[in-house]
Amino acid sequence: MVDRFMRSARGLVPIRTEAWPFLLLAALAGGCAAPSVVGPAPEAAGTAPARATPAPPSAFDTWLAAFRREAAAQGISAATLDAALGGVKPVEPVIALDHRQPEFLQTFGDYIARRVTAGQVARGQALLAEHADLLDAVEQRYGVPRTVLVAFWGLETHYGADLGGFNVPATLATLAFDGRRSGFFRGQLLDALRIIDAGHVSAADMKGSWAGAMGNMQFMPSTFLAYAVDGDGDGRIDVWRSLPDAFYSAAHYLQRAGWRPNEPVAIEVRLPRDFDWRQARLFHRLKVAEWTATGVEAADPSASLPDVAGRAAIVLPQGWQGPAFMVFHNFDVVMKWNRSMNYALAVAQLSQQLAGGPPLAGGEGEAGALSVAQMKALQQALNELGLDAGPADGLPGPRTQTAVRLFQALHGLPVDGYAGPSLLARVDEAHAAAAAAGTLTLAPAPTFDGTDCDP
Ligand SMILES: [Ca+2]
Repeated sequence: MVDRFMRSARGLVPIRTEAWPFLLLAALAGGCAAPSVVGPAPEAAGTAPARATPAPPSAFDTWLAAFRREAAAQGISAATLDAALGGVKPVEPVIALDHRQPEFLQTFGDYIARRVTAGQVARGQALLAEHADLLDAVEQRYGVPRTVLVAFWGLETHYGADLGGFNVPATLATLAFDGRRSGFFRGQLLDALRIIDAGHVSAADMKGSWAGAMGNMQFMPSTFLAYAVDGDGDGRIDVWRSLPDAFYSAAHYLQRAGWRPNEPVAIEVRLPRDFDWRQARLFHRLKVAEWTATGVEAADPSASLPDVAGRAAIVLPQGWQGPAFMVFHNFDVVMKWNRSMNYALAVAQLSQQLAGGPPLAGGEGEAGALSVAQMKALQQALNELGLDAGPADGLPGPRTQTAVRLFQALHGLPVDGYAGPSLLARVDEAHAAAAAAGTLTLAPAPTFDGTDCDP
């Protein structure tokens, strides 16, 4: 649950995705669903060059002194402050990682291909067997299936293999001082100190991702404080070395986020030939029986769509030619962990394959992802065509998707909201024609009622 604070989770505020949690394209590399970023050893990362003569206090040192006074005023012990922040320096790789800009958007197919591999499934199945008693106990208490927990484990840290090597107090101090999200990381740093103060872990052993996500399930400190539990009953919460603590904590988080036992996250579906693509949107929700009545069925011929109480949506993460999924209430729960549609679909896919389910059946969708520069150009072109794609920020959020859908409707294309290379080519064409005709505009865009799904 990293995030990557761009990952949301667990109380985290996602960074790049907070305004567009409904991505169909999803996930920038390094963005909301970035792979866990495991850094170099903190000793190497945090070493400052030796100085021959004493230097005046740096801006960081001045900031740190003020922070320490505030932390002390909030009750953090002097021993913890000394252990966690004594002599700490900005961790340069963290700054570089925080300022990194992805070059390309990532297609759903690429995202899944990298995360839900045969090896990942086989490893997860072996671990399901190895930890069967523990996972059974967690499932009994919280109602979260073992395959789902193990899927999170695999996606977050490759089943505990990649916990991250950054010293968390140092990385959080770096981000709190340097970052564009100083307030967020300052709060995380205070929470990290509270965890050390409570005796769960020593400052030196508090390792994590460059963004401060910790342990097998990559909890941010605030999430740890709010949701982590002592699964093995030894009096400490050790999300790094105790699998009971890590699994109980993750399941507790999911339960508190509203997990519904006996309901899936998402199921791949086959859509009828005459399916109205406009209906494939995360917030267009129908009862399963209503979808079934339109001809939607499970992609796996041996499976049937589940009988759930709530409503479900159809999503097309790689456009109308790609796989289609019916997503349920628990999909929303997973999106609280990480606000990336691709991530949530990966949890669904990996957990189903861990349970012996088939791999994806649907088409591959349009190949090739737009670069971020191309996405910005697309947004600018849509804006100049009078369709409101929002700021040209390279992020295909809901506003951009709505503009894409409107463009598609105006040009007789399948209205799936997907911005791939072919859509960019069509928009470029229309933009050139409008430029030649002198009709480009930046006038207020026509409104498009995204809830209008009448055929
Ligand atoms: Ca424990």
